[in-house]
Amino acid sequence: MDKFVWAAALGLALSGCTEIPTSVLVQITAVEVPRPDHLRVMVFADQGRVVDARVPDCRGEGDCSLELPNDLVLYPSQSDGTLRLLVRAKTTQETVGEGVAVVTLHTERQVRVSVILRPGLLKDSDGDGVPDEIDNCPAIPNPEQRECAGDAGVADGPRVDGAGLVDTAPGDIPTQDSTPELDTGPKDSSPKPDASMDMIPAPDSSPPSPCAQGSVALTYNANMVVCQGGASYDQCGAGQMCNMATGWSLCTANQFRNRGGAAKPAPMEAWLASCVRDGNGAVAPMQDVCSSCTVVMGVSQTVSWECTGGPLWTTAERYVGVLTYSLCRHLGVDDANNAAYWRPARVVHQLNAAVCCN
Ligand SMILES: [Ca+2]
Ligand SMILES: [Ca+2]
Repeated sequence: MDKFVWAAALGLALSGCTEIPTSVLVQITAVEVPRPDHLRVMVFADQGRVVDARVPDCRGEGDCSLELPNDLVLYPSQSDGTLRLLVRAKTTQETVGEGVAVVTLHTERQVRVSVILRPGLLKDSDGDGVPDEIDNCPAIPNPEQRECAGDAGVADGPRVDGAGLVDTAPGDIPTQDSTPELDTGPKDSSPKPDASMDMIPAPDSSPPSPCAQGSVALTYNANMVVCQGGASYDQCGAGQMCNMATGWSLCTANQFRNRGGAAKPAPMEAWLASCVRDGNGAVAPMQDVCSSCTVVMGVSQTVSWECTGGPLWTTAERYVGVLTYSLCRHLGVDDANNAAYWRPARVVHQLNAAVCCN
């Protein structure tokens, strides 16, 4: 079913040393979230935050890749009561999505809960980093989520009526059958309210390639690469070089510039989803491919010039797309801010390389 299971132990020891430990199977999925390279998982119990962990934990040895959907198993120190879960999808630069859930524990059973990651941040009225949906004091900043006192009109416990909360009936997933590797998670006895969890990624978790064809020829960062080596396409077909099934698509001009493309020349020509002349006059780079990929002759227009003050480039073709290449050029209108390693090209130009973003 799943690529692997992370086994995780909450900080406190299991009480009573039961043979079937009380546990939670957390099923994490992402909907339209830019590809994260790790998750931050926080778990809150009535006494406050009991887990704050990076998943996978890449500070040690082993496979650090993250693939979604995936599962995480929690062993709480308590055998009943309620846990509130907050999962953040993160890249090295930013949080790209969040999801929350509330789950009720059942003694000596494994319960299942779904966390759906959606783009951006959830509403957090008091700005304490805990979304309103699971904040036990939504009007008072209390990032540790200890007992809430004096917050009139606010429930003491977590609320369970938010979107994305799935609290299934207990007992439908026998612990030993579904997660036989759970014993690899430590169950030490020292209280660690903010301790990290111990994750055991399975070995078969290599992420899918960003490229639907060819392979990665240049990596700008985790969310932007150049795919090269498959069939050749005009600009309108260039997106097929990106692995769209896993969320990759042809980068727009803004994505390219904001993710480092303006500072790093590419040794090969590669298509971008951007247009500097879309049937009419020259424009600043539009954030999409040109509306037509046929050659139509028209009135000559200046669409670019070199950063170094080289000759102007004019064309009579009415549809002119944007590539990245090692030439530094401004494109379109006279705007010094849009300088980057890119160049204009006839939309019918056939290329076997594309800049793909996720
Ligand atoms: Ca809050
Ligand atoms: Ca709060």
